[in-house]
Amino acid sequence: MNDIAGPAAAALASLKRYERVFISLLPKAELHAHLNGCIPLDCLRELARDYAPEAGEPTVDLTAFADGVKLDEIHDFFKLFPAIYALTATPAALRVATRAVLDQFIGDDARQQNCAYVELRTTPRTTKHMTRKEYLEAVLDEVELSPKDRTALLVAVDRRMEESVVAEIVDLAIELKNAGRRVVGMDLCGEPLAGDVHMLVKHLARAKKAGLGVTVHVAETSANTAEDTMALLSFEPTRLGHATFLNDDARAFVEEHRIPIEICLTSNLLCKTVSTLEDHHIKHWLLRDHPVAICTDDTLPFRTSLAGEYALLLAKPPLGLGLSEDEVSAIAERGLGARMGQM
Ligand code: 6MZ
Repeated sequence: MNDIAGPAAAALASLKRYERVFISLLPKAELHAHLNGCIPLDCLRELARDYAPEAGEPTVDLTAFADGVKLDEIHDFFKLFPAIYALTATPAALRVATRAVLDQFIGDDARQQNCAYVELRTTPRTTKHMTRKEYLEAVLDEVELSPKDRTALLVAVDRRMEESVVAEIVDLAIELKNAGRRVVGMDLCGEPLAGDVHMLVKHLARAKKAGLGVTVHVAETSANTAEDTMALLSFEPTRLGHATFLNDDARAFVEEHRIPIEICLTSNLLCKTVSTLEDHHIKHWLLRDHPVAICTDDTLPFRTSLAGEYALLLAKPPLGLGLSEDEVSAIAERGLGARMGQM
């Protein structure tokens, strides 16, 4: 497991012993975790030892992760991934990484987190060692080693992809689901300002029609336009990721359709899309009793854990939101209710 640091660690450390026990006993769901953003550092180091770059392949430096990443803005975040991708470019390495990520949430060492269910998401890549289908099969082979009610996979499309690739990934997700593999939904992620949302929505709506749940990263930055947001909401996604900068119309739509929102507190603070917990949009939704799911996003760069994110709810301001135990329990229950596997 990664050591946690930063806001979540400070919140956890501020709790009284019985509050820490309360957090650890609470059954939780992790619904927004990117595979390549959640690989424990010791696993990456192990993969780096076996990595022998050939001519033209990148060398890999993991020191930024060991020291904790410093981001000036969210767009810097996406530059972290090529190093990780170099290490997860074969089916064997990807399986090792997937196992380590799942163990981090639901393995023996993670019992004190009491994560009852993890819906992992990943963007299938082609490398010289595997096709996108082989990528997903490698991940699914690990996901399916866990009991059915504990794990599931969301297949992600990246906003930067061209239409032929988006179409291929949607087709693959539908094919794998129909073949009985543990694919329960899709995600739209990646650089928040890239891509043609209308093209992306056309294909994601097709996935929804085929019986997959669909979650979309929406309004993650202040530069996302209202048009971009409304286009993403138009096909009524099953859940929303972040939804930080929704205007009044978008908020009304989300409230009316009771679309659960995946909330990643540390991620938003470190990517500087939210300046303090006091200003966080979760408060808007809690006031309205709207379903939210507390999630980690990327445990490696953000040095957080699911228990750490829950500590941010319970800790007193300014380290946390100062919610009561009853309120935190209700949030955890809503999170479990928002899984796609059982909707
Ligand atoms: C948008 C994000 C993200 O898919 O290779 N990703 N996309 N916003 C975020 N919030 C900070 N965090 C991660 O996992 C890594 C990929 O997930 C997306 C990025 O596209 C990143 O390359 P996978 O397993």
